Formats: sequence, structure tokens, C-alpha cells
Amino acid sequence: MNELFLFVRPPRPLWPFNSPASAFWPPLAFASLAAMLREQLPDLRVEILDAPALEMGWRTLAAEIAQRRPAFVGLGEEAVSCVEGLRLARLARDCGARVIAGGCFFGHVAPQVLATGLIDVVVHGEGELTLVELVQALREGSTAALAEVNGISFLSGDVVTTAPRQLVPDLDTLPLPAYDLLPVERYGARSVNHPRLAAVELSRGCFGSCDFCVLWRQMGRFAGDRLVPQLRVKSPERLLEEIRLLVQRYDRRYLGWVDPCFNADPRVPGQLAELLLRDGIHIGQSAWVRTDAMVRDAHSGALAHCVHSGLNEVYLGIERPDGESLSSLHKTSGVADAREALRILRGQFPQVLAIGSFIYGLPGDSPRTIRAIHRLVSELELDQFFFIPLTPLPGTTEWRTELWDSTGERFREFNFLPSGRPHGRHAELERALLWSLLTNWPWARVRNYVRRLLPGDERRRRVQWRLAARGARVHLRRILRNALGGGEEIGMVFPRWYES
Ligand code: B12
Ligand code: SF4
Repeated sequence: MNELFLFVRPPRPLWPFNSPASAFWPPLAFASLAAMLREQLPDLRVEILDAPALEMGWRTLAAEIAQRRPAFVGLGEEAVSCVEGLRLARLARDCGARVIAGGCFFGHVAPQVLATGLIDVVVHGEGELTLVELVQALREGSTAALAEVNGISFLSGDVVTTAPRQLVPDLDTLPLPAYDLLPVERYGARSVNHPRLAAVELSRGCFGSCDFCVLWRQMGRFAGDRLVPQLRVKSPERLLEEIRLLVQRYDRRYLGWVDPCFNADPRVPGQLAELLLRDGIHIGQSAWVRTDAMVRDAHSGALAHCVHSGLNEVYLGIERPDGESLSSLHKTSGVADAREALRILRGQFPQVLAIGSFIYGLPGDSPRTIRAIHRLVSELELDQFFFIPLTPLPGTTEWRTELWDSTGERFREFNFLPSGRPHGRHAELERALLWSLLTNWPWARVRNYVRRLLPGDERRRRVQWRLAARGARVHLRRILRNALGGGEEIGMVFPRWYES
């Protein structure tokens, strides 16, 4: 039988603010990479095993891998699931597979992860072109062949990092993602707010280059040795083809745009929306967006098209309450953009749920900073908000190699959650946050809560209350444990099937 390339997403804990019904999205990276392998290497068998979607725990996964006997196993994790990534690599190795790691985490810790001895090759940045050449080189079996593959690191005595890989020039040339290799019907199957969820990408990269963000780096362009931001978009026609397939063949009813910044391009989202409207496709959508681009698109009319075609949930990286700290992070959309974007949303598009994301833990941050962020949150009429600690993600300016931990356990803290530890890194800031949430009730905040009780868009109200309830549960648990002297981290939640 032909050799098997098996992509595996191992069992993992859930982010506590996500509903278990839509906490796992289709792993689009694997679907995209698998499609490319299938197209270019027809003599290779390609499969995807998405354990969380199947509620498959480690015992079953081990048996499954042993039974399928893959020649190659591909994995790609967020930092927070480093433990799971390494555990999977060990399993795969024990079954005799060669292990290839890629994605936004492993690609930025190649020397460290190769030193564990569990991974054969690390792929940096965009994966499709590299993976095809890499599998060919591994089949050839020589170090010289590996050294010819751009965009990888491997061990040959020392760590060898090959020349950077150029980006795919035209995203429309990528084959359609291999949805048929995924348990499509499982995603969002029991979800009320994101029913029959699909993951879909309009663009790769970003024109921004914020310090704390790994996404522009993951899909950045090399100008000589220097990595620079690069935005690429698919054409509206190609996107329509993908969505038609998802809606018509796979019966999908909600699209989660995975783009780092869905509205970075001023034309394609609006043009796609017009095509969807023309074809009578109305489908709920969520996306991460920039506030300055949202204001721009409100003026051009593109935002109205997007909302009419189904965009009903936006995540806004507002980050900070002042221009100075935004500049220190190299974030180029400002507080005035955020105010204007929210004014437009609340005035013209009341059906759109708006969730703001704010970052704390910058050098010099004090309880006063936290109160200022919270004040801005209240003034902006957001439906919900997340406070995210500045996290030293590998690849970003905050990362230091001393932070590496070969067990992966330290990366559990890279969960974008307040730690809740009484003596943690940001303990004082987190106490101030909790205190502000409990005691700071300016009129604007009271008005926001009152508005939620009034009639309005049903979906928006439902999601708002659910998120508020989940947030309250997380924080109350922490308060109770602290009061009882336990002290608790606000960590990821392990599902009951994790070890099964
Ligand atoms: C969808 C998504 C989610 C969903 C679904 C998560 C899930 N596990 O099912 C939700 C919203 C629930 C979520 C939650 C979280 N997420 Co999330 N998520 C994403 C998102 C938006 C899309 C991922 C995606 O499909 N990308 C599209 C594909 C095509 O791009 P790609 O993954 O980069 O893949 C390409 C290359 O990187 C490479 N590649 C990738 N993997 C591999 C593997 C191999 C073998 C090879 C060769 C190549 C390769 O090739 C691919 C094609 O070119 C990304 C941001 C982003 N745009 O990537 C964040 C992102 C992955 N999430 C992130 C984080 C931190 C989290 C959370 C911890 C906190 C949070 N809520 O944000 C939780 C953890 C949840 C969990 N337990 O899994 C971070 C991870 C950062 C890091 N370095 O660790 C990201 C990058 C966002 C960010 N702000 O930085 N997330
Ligand atoms: S605008 Fe968003 S996606 Fe772009 S670099 Fe900044 S944080 Fe990353």
C-alpha cells in the first residue's frame, strides 16, 4: 500500500470562554496542506485525524495511529498546546513515523524543538510548497536532498536552516482545501450561535506589523534577510467557489473567517459580499477586523454589503486607551478609529456583535492603566471584551529563548488569559482588573447592560449574555478559590474525553 501522510490534531483543553459546541474549528491549515500534497504527489495517501472534533482522547488516538501506521505525521500547534504537540510527536515516533512540525508556534522555536529529538523537520511559515518538496526529499532519504528544500530546519549534527521560502504568489492557485478529509459534519453540530461551522480564509498575512503579533510574521515576505509584512488576497470569484462548495455540498451554515485581519484589503470582502448577495447566499460570518479599515469600508459601502451578506460578529483589536502605548506596540489603528467604528456599528448595523480585545502588561502598566482601559471599554458600547496579557509568543519581539521549556508545560500559560495567580507576573494588574469589573459602574456601562435587556437583534443579545455568563463563572470561581485560600489559575478546561 502507498505511504500515508497523516495530519493529526491531538486532544487538547478548551479555552474557557468558548462554548464546547464551537470550540474546535476545522483545521484549515491541514485541509489546505493535504489538498496540495494530494494534487502534487498522487502516489501518497493523505489523511487528517482531528481528535478534538471526534472527541477522541489519547488512548484511542494512540491505537488509531498504531493501526494506520503512517510514514509521516504532520502537526502544528498553538503554543498553549505544546505539551500535546510533543506528546503526539512521541507517539508518532514510537510507531516509526517521521514527524514534521509547522505552524505559528513550532516554526519559531525550531532549534529548541529539534533538540527534543522528537521532531525530524520543522517547516517555517507558509507550508504548501515546502511540504511537497520536503516529502519528496524525505523519500529520497539524503541530507543533501533536505538541504535543497527552502523554508525548513532539521538536525544534521547542528541545526540546519535552509534559505527562506518565497510566498505563494497567487492564492487562487492553491487547490481547494480537502474538506472531504475532515469530519465536516461535527463542526458546530450542536452550536446555537455558530451552527454547522466552517473555517475559511480570504487572505494571508497583514499590512500591519504589530510587535505582539505572530500572524504577519508567519505569512511575511523576506526582503533579503529581513521579514516584512505582506498581505495577499484570494479573488472574490475563487472565494465564491469555496463558499458555494461549503454551503451546497457540505451543508455549512456559518463561516468563521480565519484571516489575521479580514478587512485589510479594501476591495475583496465587499466584492465577495456582492457576489454572495447576487447568488442569494446569506450566511452568518465572524471575523477579526481592524477598526480603521472598518471606518473606511463604511464610507465605501463595502461594510454594508458584508453585513447584508451575513457578517454578524466582529472581533476588534483595540488594545489600548491611548495613542502613545499603541505606537509603542507599532499598532497603527488608533482610539479615534475604534470610537468611530463603534459609532458606525451601533448606529447603522445593530445586528453585528462587536467584541473588543485589549492588551495589558506592557512595561510601565499600573492599576491606573487597567482602569483607563476598562473606562474605554464602557464608553465604546462593546458587546463583550477580552483583556489579554501581553504574551511573549515565539516569533514576536517579547520572546526570549530562555523561556523555552522542553516539557511544554510553561506554554500552558500562553493561553491569552489572566493567570489569576496571587503572585503571578501581572498579579497587581489582574487584581485591579477584577476590582474594576466589580466596582466600577460608570453610567455608560450601566446603559450598556440596560440596552441588552431591550428588544433588539436576538442573536446578538443571546451571544452577549452567554459570554457574560461564562466570564462571570470564570472570575467567580477564581474569587471563591482565592477566598478559600486555594488560589487558582484561570486556565484551559480539560474535556472529560481528554485521556479516553
Ligand atoms: C480559528 C482559530 C481559533 C479557533 C479554533 C481553535 C481550534 N483549536 O480549533 C478558536 C477561536 C476557538 C481559537 C482559540 C484559541 N486560539 Co486560536 N486561532 C485561530 C486562527 C484565527 C485561525 C487558524 C487557521 O486556521 N489559520 C489558517 C491557516 C491556513 O493558516 P496557518 O494555521 O498559519 O497554517 C499555515 C502555516 O502556518 C503552515 N502550517 C500550519 N500548521 C502546519 C503544520 C505542518 C505539518 C506544516 C508543514 C505547516 C503548517 O502551513 C499552513 C498553510 O500555509 C488563528 C489565527 C490565524 N489567522 O492563523 C488563531 C491562533 C492560532 N490562535 C491563537 C490562540 C492563542 C488561541 C487561544 C489559546 C486563545 C484565543 N482564544 O485566542 C485559543 C486556544 C484554543 C484551543 N484549545 O485550541 C494564536 C496562537 C499563537 C501561538 N503562537 O500560540 C493564533 C495564531 C492567533 C493569534 N492572535 O496570535 N483559535
Ligand atoms: S493589525 Fe492585527 S493581524 Fe495585523 S499585525 Fe496588527 S495585530 Fe497582527
